[in-house]
Amino acid sequence: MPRALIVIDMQIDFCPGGALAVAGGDDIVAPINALMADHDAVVLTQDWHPANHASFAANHPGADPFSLMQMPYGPQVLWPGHCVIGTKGADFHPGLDRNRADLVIRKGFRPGIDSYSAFFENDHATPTGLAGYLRDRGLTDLFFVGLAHDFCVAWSAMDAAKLGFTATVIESATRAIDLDGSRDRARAGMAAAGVKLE
Ligand code: VGL
Ligand code: ZN
Repeated sequence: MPRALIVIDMQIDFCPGGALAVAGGDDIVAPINALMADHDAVVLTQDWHPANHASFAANHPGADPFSLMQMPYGPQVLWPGHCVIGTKGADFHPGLDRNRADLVIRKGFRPGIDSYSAFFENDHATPTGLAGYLRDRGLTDLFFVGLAHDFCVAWSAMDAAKLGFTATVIESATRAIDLDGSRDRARAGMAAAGVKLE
């Protein structure tokens, strides 16, 4: 079965020192680079937000980072500003082997809606185009790594399973934000959706 490695959001802002740092985020750069050789294709995703993005707490006066807000498309965590288009923090971690990537797919660029998943925006309806790309190339067996385990990795892997791909999360090559138990909830959600955890 043709295998694709989907590397989620390995960007400076999600690594220690970044605007929305995930603990140990940079520990997984070398393991991810090593995994690339075992796959027929490598896709990188890049969180890519305009400065006025609706997911940024600073764009909602009085709202605290990491609080929850109801949006027209459902509940949304308000984040510290991160991965702003064209900024250093939106660049990939400098140690990531970007040369092996066949495709870089950007997400979260519409001001009014966030996109955790590599497949759909947070309305669970607006496609990014990734499913069509993978299907056209016959890539059926998808392996997910990167940041963050409990948000963008989990949402991507669950959507992949729902779309009929074989989806596996290689947990040793992920790190979690773990906001109010989000890591355990993500694990349970992935298991229920038929995502393999290895
Ligand atoms: C992510 C929060 C906001 C992620 C992206 O990559 O998991 N989390 N934007
Ligand atoms: Zn984001």
